[in-house]
Amino acid sequence: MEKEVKNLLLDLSQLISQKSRIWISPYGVEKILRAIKTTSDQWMIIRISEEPINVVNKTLEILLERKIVKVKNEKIYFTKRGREILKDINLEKIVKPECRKCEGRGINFKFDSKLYSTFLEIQKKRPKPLKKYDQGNVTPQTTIARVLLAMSHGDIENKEILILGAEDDLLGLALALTKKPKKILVLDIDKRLIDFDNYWAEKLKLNLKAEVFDLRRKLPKDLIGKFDVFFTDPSETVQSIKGFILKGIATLKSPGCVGYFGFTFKDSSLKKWYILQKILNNSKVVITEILREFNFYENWPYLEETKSFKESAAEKLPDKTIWYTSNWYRLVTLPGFKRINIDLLKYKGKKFYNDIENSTS
Ligand code: SPD
Repeated sequence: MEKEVKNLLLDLSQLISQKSRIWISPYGVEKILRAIKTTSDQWMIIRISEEPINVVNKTLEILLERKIVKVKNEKIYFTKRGREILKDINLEKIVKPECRKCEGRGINFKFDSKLYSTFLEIQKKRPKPLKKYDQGNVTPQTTIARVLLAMSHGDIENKEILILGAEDDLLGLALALTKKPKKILVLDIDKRLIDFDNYWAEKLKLNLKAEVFDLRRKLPKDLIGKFDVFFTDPSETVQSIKGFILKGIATLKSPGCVGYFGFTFKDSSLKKWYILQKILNNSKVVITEILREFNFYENWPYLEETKSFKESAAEKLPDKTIWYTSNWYRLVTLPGFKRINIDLLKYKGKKFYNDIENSTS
């Protein structure tokens, strides 16, 4: 019987990999099945399974075809036949043991702090996310948690900090509100965000400068080797890893400097995680932290236009519950680290914002 279960998971993993063109292991399939047992909400199945959105959608399509699951009132359930087929896999619900108060980040969050209340007020008029830049901001609590985490590492006080894109999270602004960094430079392609940052910087006399910059271009020479810390949260293509993360590393002053960025399981398979790992290894930086589900993203207004929605089984937009999360990396440069600052516009035809695994842009 055990052999039959193994074969079923193996067969499914091969079929899903073939149809989605994204690799998934039998173990990964088991996690999706466990996620279905845990929740009937398709977006939470994605979050809980920690498998790429495209893979989960393809899995649900196959399970629907085989009448192992059904959709009822826009929810996903195992059918009687499905429960019968899967009865020999002892599918346990996935119970996440994280602390609800801190949303699992391990940060003692003070909701009544001046920093949080000021940021909460300012961000109310933030520009809305745009599809053309693959925007989708994190929650205000996430932005402030990023500040507090970096502060706990000594990565803020008196530091020269660069933000590479993703300023829809308003992280540069939040860092400036602490008044602790020596200097903050924000580069982003979106003029609305640059104007927003500069408006508040002037109004509140913050130590922040924001400039429009397309990170596909080479960074100007005068930014190379000039910063202590960088932050970014790129779209998850190899081109974006090079455009944002490698450029961030190129701006760091010396060994021992620090970078932060987010990476998901939703838009990236484990094979892409491996590519990222190799790129980081080649650059001679070390990963000191990968914080699981540190970043919570608000739903973006163009979700309905994306593959993640169009190919979903229940075709239902998410409710207010956060389903899109990412893991937060912290890296440190080692002696001999490489500064790579390439012009990505030269590589015509290579996608910057999306690839076969990305379904939310
Ligand atoms: N495309 C929708 C919004 C996604 C926001 N970016 C997340 C990047 C994670 N590295």
